[in-house]
Amino acid sequence: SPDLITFGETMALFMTPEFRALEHSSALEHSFGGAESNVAIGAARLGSSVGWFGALGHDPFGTRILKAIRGEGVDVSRARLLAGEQTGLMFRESIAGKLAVHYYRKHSAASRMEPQHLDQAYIQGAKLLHVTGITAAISETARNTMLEAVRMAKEAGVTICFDPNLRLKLWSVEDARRVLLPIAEEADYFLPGWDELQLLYDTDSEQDIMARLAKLKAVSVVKGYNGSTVVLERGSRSDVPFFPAEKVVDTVGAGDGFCAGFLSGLLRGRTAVDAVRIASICGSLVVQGRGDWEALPDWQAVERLLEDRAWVER
Ligand code: KDG
Repeated sequence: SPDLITFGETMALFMTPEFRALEHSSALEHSFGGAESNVAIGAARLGSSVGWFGALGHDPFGTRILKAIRGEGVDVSRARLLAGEQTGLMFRESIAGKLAVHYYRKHSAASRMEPQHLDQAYIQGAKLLHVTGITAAISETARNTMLEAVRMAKEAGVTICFDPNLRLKLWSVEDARRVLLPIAEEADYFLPGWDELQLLYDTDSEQDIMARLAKLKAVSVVKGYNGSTVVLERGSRSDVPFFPAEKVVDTVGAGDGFCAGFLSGLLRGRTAVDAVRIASICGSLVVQGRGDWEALPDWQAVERLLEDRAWVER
């Protein structure tokens, strides 16, 4: 098995030029995106051994996605193209400077994922399993698939990394809390954003949120608290400032790039705090290019930036 395994829904992505409004744009740029495949591509570019799987429609979108992910050096041997099913679609535009997303993913091929499709030996042979809350949100069978994969990983002592990836277009915050908080209890690494924690724990109080996180067995890596990432590990807290971005072009995918860098860092034997430095560089580079994963760096680029320590010791 690859060292890092992740799975979920990947969709065809259509963006308007300069994120103009969809209603008034005749041209669309075609790419693809999915939180978990973004992480897989990012980690593969950093030199990690990675597998991604999911169900795609056997249509031009699905085959393009599969070829592209495979072309990035990710093992897609467990991914499936389903005849008669459709690949999910998403559209992005910008309205009054704010990015908006429209999903066309109901009853997509990925939403038909089922626990019986999981390859237990494949999952149990990995070092790390990365899952996100999006898979739990898209359908009941996909949610059960995710819970089963986590169970399999746990049984074999595979390290579990969990990004809640709260998507309120897919489910209510109440449903998300009910499903996602128990998964956070199972995880070894929990990578939420600060805004997600406020919603999941239903409070703005820093003290309350930190107290809830301190009760988890997981190492918590909280993205975006006061321009930093907070790492909570066995009672100690480190705040690692974000790597600065010169020009922010497209913020989507920043969290996934971050996860990719973090997981690759762990696989390289780095401490959580050092892995966060790598993660932060990846997140920063992703937001400086269009698309979810196109601007993800290779390991050489990260190494060069890691040497430039000015941002670390400010
Ligand atoms: O994390 C970026 C994702 O939001 C994007 O790639 C699409 O997976 C996606 C989703 O479900 O929103």
